[in-house]
Amino acid sequence: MYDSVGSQPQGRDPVAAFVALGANLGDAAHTVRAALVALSQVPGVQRVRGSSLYRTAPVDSTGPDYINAVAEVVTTLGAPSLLAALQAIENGAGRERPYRNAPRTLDLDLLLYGSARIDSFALTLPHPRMGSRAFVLVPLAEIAPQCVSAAQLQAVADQAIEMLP
Ligand code: PH2
Ligand code: MG
Ligand code: MG
Repeated sequence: MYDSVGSQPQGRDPVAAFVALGANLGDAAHTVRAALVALSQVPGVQRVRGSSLYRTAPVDSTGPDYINAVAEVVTTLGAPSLLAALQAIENGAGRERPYRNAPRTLDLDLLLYGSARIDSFALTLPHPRMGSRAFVLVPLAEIAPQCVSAAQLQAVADQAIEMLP
């Protein structure tokens, strides 16, 4: 569990957002931990609370096992600004996008932004696939059990996932 209290507000009431972290190229555990620190240093991010790290089998993807986690991010940034910050951290980790669901050094997906419902070209919230992925639901349930139902967890119980020590 990673917990950091940080930076200055930027004008609006803080919102609790949830971000999924994933990586399966390079030192994935190191990259995910570094991304939690980078998130906590984004101006306008007040607090980052990360789940444990999990080793997961690729879902609709290839390559080595993934390291996944979920973080609660309390922020005064709007959803588009938070999304831009996530993409900057991905790019800083050397993210390349040769094809859909390619193995990656770092993936940061915005799952939830308060209770916002958004359906734009750039962003759909809640994340449209979060309910079908154990690598999202299990770490999300660890840090925010109110966000995940027992039925949702049961529905992904066949997907391989293991908490790292
Ligand atoms: N991300 C994907 C596709 N498949 N599988 C696992 N285990 N973990 C991921 O983070 C992941 C995936 C697309 O972003
Ligand atoms: Mg993703
Ligand atoms: Mg992504």
